[in-house]
Amino acid sequence: PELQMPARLNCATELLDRHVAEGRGDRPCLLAPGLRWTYAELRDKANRIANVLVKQMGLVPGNRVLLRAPNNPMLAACWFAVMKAGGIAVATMPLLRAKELVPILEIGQVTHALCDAALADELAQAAQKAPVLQHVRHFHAEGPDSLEALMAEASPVFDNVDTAADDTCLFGFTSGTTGVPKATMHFHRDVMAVCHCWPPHLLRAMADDVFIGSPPLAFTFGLGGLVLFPMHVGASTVLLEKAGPAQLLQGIQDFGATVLFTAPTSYRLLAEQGAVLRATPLRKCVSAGEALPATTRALWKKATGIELIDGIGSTEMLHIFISHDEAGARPGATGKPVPGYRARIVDEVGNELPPGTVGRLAVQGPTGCRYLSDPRQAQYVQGGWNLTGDAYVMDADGYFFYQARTDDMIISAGYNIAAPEVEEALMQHPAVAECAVIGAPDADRGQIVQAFVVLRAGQGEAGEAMVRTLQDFVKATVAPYKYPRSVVFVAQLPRTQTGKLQRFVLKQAAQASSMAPTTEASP
Ligand code: 3UK
Repeated sequence: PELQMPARLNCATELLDRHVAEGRGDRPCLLAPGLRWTYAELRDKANRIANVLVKQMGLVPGNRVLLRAPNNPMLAACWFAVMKAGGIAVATMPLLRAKELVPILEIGQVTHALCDAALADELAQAAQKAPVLQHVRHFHAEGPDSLEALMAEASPVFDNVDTAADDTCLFGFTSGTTGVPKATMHFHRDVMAVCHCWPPHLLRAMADDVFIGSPPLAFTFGLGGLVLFPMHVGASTVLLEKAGPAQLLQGIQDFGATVLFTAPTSYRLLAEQGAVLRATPLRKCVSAGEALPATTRALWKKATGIELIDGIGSTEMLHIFISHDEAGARPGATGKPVPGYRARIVDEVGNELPPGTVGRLAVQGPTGCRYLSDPRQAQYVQGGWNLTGDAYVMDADGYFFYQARTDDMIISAGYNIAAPEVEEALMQHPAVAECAVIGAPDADRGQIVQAFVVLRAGQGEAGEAMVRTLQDFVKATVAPYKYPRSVVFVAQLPRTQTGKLQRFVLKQAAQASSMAPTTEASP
């Protein structure tokens, strides 16, 4: 759809104040263990914080505000306060250490911060190295300087700054696996655009829905799924500080959650509680952040009766741009371009490739990549197309099938092998809880397929016999040349804070180790 955006737009007015103005102020909005804020309560708190930002902390529109907390209602209130005051929200992953916060403060030229007292230490250390940060207040804190004390004295009335639709309102820092972090800039209109594209067409949630999930609000997957989308339709949302499978299960039961946002690995683990989940009102389940293995989709359907909604999104595009609804689910497919977006497969020089040919996924739509003063912008956006780092193939019906990150294609003795395809095959074996596949350097073949496997407790033992079993299993499942010539058993896999497998960590380990392959020689 062509999106009609007014020239002046403040996303806080649309997502928060509008509900109060239209008589829905008493509806539940933010939920957490022992806490329930209505839309009116959240609006008043956000107004008070906006007044503190402007009157006590000297914020002017365009200033950048670091937000630092686990997922909780105060973090959401602070986020809306920044929007209201015309600032730029820079939410940070809770687990970041001082040395990772310093470049964010410097690249983002962040002058202000609102920080959960539980996460104050690393920020204090970072602030010493990044003098740009001048004004910091803590919440979930006590004493006269605490945000709560300042809020108590501040007015609950605030006139939202009359921002332009294309004023920047947030920086999303890329979860970037390596290299210097990049800030992606998004406008007030981008926030509204993602609310208008994917949710009404493919999620179709309603005011009575209760959202819940795991991604941090610093990850735009979480910001959209757990704040923007529920609030756009006047629904309520559960914010959990810890959101592993056990806490998610408890939360779904306690709050009667109906819409779940989490990553594929989390669905794999939660599927073990299928019987419990079937007794809850859970009805819509969204997977993103990593490719959804067909096995995980089938496992979830069998365990809960619910068809997963997969969607690929990125920090650059702000949210999901290829997806499907329950009826459009196809094993192995991410789906079709979300209404409003276009997608195509291109070669190295940007020429469109025909259906059935693997290439790089290019997308365009109402949102797109704008790196903050970073020359990598010129590589990411070419000729109006955003070039993702993903290898995809489109079939004749226009469905898009994920192959691998472009740098996760393994070339072994001349064969192109997509690491996720081998992972998918391994995961079909009952002994495999999780696995990761990489190309390990090899003198003869250039690279060999190497699998790192976490075994399921009580389903078999690590050792030569299991290596053979898994190799034979892969050979019987996919083309035999794709089988892992090396299999390494590990207790866990390295993951980013957004839940992504860190294949590069494994590749570095493979590069460094002179470890002899665990398996037989050439076939
Ligand atoms: C990968 C997927 C296959 C893919 C994100 C939803 O993940 C998000 O943003 P990031 O910037 O990473 C983007 C990259 O992650 N990916 C994400 N989802 C899928 N691959 N199937 C999927 N469903 O490599 C992509 O390029 O951390 C996801 C919404 C907002 C987001 N920021």
